[in-house]
Amino acid sequence: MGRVTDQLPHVDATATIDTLRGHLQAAGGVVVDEAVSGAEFDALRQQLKALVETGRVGATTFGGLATRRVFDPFARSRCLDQVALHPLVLDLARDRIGACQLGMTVVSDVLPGQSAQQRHRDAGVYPLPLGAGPVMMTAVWAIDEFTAANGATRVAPGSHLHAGRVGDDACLPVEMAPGSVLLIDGRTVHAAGANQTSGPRLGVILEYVASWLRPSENHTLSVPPATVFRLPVELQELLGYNQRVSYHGFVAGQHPRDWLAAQMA
Ligand SMILES: O=C(O)CCC(=O)C(=O)O
Repeated sequence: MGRVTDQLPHVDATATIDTLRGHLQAAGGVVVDEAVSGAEFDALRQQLKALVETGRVGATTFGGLATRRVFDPFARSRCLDQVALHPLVLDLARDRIGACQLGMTVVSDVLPGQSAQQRHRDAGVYPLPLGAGPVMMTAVWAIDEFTAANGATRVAPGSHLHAGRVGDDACLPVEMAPGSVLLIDGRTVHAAGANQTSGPRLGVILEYVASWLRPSENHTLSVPPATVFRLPVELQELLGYNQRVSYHGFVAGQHPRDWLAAQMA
């Protein structure tokens, strides 16, 4: 299916950080087409389709009364570990916001009949003015194809640069092939679209937030320490076992990684 609304720049997985940074700064978002592909993507999709069966539909219109979500995928599965560590995505997040960790991480299945979500800025959970600069980057992974008809994320390009009201007409659907990832500044206005088709629209949303901020999901409680202990150090850091400076984020006076090692000894 042709892309009907390419309002954001699309690049391929060979793009440089300089290119991605330029797009993110100018437009507030950029799509990396088929950032995960082939057998790796097929396995990921299969595992996510199974995982989302354990999810629940939302209790609020914002969460989506016909949207099935799994909010703690890192507690339940290892299938997103390499996705979270995708070098291009992680390098861009670090480039934009510095030392970072995962905020909200959600597998989201927008089901037939789901109406459009309320427009929002993900970084709006923090009482910071837009001028404070980027403190969050959100990655929205398309697991099914994202189309205007099935609820592709609707994004208002440039909205990260001004605090005023952004109308629905400024938000345009970002159509993507499976395995592609939409990267948006946390200040960019966006929302899941309405699903007017008869099939689900499976996606994964991974927020990367500055490590000095409290992440939306409390991963240090949801993912058991014994599980974290077995993960790559970079993923441990993303799940909250990090210290940007020595007096921030310690446990009993120790780096959380040292504390974890002592617990597991
Ligand atoms: O699923 C999407 O397309 C975006 C959803 C979203 O922005 C959210 O749930 O916060």
